[in-house]
Amino acid sequence: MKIAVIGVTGMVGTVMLRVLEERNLPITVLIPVASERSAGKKLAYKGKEYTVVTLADALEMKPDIALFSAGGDTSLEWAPKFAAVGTTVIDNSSAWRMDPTKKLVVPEINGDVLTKADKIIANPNCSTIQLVMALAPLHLKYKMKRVVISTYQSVSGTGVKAIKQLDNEEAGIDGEMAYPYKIGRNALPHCDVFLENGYTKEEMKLVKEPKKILRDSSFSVTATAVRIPTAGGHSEAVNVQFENDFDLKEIRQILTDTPGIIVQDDLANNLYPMPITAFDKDEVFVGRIRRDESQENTLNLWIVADNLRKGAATNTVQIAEYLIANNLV
Ligand code: 2RA
Repeated sequence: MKIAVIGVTGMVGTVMLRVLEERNLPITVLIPVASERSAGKKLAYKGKEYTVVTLADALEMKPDIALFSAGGDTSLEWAPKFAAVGTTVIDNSSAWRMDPTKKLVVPEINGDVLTKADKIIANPNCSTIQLVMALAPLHLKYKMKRVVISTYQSVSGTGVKAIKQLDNEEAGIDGEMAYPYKIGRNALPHCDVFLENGYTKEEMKLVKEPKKILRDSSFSVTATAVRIPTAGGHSEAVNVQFENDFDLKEIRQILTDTPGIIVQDDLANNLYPMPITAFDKDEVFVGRIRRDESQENTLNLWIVADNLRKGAATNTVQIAEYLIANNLV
């Protein structure tokens, strides 16, 4: 299996390589791809040294699968070119997610939508992935009516420049700003750009993507996405009203039994999910499970995951695993 990693020197691309190595995909040829500026750089994979190549070089090599994490513009230009030579592209940008002709996939939830004909597949937004991982089994059982989400997102979701800003602030150094304000000891209700309706692009991803993944637009969603000075992962306070009532014990059991979910909810021992304990793990952690006593059939959850792993690199690699395991590439 020839697998290309596009954007291999970026934050998500670097994690993709690690996840590919950890999960031991049947790679016969690895094609590390980056911008012209990074072409020629050396990197190690499974103890072997590889040379970073350009997109044009990689296209000529006709990979079986290309994992893209190089931004929407690069994906819009190059994904169709790779698809045209028979490559199956799995893209981390938002470029294709809401395209009605493209699949938006969390393998544990809707991997079954994938076919051999899918040559450009969209990886959902990180905050969407952890949300639907927890809500999908509950929706199946109790049918969601309305979801209210408040996110607390790590600076790693913005990228290297934001991590550097936080590091500089903590070191008392004036440096380049990734945000309009200081992020240290602060909270910015501003993830991505503002839209005409007063929401941000990040918030509208949370409104739209779950409906496509769950193949159900009957429930309503509203979201507020907030950036906070953490570096471990994204957290979400979720209030979900169901069409039907539920039993809390059954909710816990359903979540406990869901592959990829770890319930951390032992208040007597202060056990609940946190970014520092979710960091560098592939699971989605759920806690603070409690009934919303102000409204019928309504549940509160706290959901935490590493936005670079299950939120991006691991889910992308899991889609590749699903394709390979089901002979779809
Ligand atoms: C963020 N989910 O956290 C977006 C993109 N990674 O900024």
